[in-house]
Amino acid sequence: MVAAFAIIYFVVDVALNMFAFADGWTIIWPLNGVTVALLLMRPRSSWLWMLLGVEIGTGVGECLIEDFSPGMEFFQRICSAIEVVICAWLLPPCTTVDQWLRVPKIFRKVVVALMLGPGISGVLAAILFHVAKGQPYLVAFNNWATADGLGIAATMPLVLSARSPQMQALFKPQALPRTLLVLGLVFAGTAVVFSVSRYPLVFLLYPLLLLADSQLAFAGSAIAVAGVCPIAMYFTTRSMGPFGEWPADLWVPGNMALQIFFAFHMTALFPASVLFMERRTMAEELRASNARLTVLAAMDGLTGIANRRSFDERLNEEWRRASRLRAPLSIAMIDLDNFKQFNDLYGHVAGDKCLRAVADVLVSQIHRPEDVVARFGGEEFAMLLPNTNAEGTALVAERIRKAVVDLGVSHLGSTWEVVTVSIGHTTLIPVHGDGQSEFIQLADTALYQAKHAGRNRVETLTSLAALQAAQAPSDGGTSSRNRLLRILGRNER
Ligand code: GH3
Ligand code: MG
Ligand code: MG
Repeated sequence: MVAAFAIIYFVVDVALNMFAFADGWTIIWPLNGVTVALLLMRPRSSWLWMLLGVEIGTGVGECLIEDFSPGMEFFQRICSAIEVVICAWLLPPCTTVDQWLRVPKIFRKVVVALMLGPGISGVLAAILFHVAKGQPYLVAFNNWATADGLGIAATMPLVLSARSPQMQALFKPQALPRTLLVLGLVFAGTAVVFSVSRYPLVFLLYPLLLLADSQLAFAGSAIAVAGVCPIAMYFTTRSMGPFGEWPADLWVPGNMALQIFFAFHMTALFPASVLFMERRTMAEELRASNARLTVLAAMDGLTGIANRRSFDERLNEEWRRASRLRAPLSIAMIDLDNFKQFNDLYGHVAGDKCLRAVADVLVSQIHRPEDVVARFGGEEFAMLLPNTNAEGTALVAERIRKAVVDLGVSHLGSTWEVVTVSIGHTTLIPVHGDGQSEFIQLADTALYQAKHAGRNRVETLTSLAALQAAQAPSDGGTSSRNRLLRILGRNER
């Protein structure tokens, strides 16, 4: 591991020093941000070896530049290592960047880490450069600490999110055009802002970065920031743009003004990024919990099958569909026999268990996707069979009756010594509009017949004559009976 890190950091350091902007490094030094991110993503036990590799690689890389002295370099490496360790120590470990950003007070932690890490190591470096090279403390401190702090702020988010799902999402084929468009806009805008010297256009940069932040999330914003910095440095070190031709008599030099400018941008961007992410996750969670609620609202809590509410909705839909197509619609009411006694004998817990078992039988006995079975209330179930005639419904009902007997739930209070059901069903071709509650009532009347005839049986009511002969449940009264007659009569015409 030491060798791997040493080689990589050597190559990167040499490449940075060779190809990039000669004195831009006093504005932003990017490598330590990479190191901090890598430390955060690895267990602390591997830090020592990693750092050894990093500092050896960088140290050997630096020996290729002019006025290199081994002693100075050794102490500089120590300062650098202290800096990244302080930062990584103060920040939470990172498994995924989403989870990392959600760590409580993460913004404050990042700000503190970015001040203390480069700050403490900057003090050490200032002493070193003062003693060894006679540099003023403040200049030496600023050269070291500010550039490193900004560098960490610019590159650490990029490395942390490099392999995140967020980053992958940005480069999926359907998202790629938008990603490229937004980044292109940000980079082109940055080039304009920092290459135009006549007009102070710096105010344009923040909205551009905010655009990347809102459109491309934290990962996209990390790319934007990491790209904006070198563009700005490129033009500034060539004396272009708002910080390029800086009046020499000002107390704050141009480079430092650019650093302050960046520091404020990055500090403001980070919480915005977290807010955008929170909003996005909240919207997703809301959508998911709404979907869950919709499922729950339609489900019976005890048995897990559809509840009365969703049965009514489906009845409404199927009623209208059947009346449009002039197709038969069947309904069956299924009631457990002597269930009060079952509860008295075996207790309510056993009663509930039995209800669940019967519900499972019902579900297993209906096969068409449009069929509906629901808990209608108490120990009563309802079944809706669209596009099914009376004969078909009788077949399904009988199959269910038998399956419940075969379930063999012991019930010593029953003639059959097992739990049984009685089923009443009816079939009609609906006429648009009214009649749904009468439809249910017809099946209920048939169920009443089944109970009356001795239970554990299936009865149907489909003709006027049958209804007229039937003994309706006591509560109906003549007007209700007349309505039933009207519905059935209409059906027979
Ligand atoms: P019948 O054969 O005439 O239907 O007799 P029954 O005892 O089943 O009569 P009824 O339908 O009036 O009784 C309903 C009983 O079902 C009342 C209650 O003891 C029981 N019951 C209703 N809902 C539940 C429930 O959610 N859980 C349990 N364990 N029992 C229930
Ligand atoms: Mg019952
Ligand atoms: Mg009942």
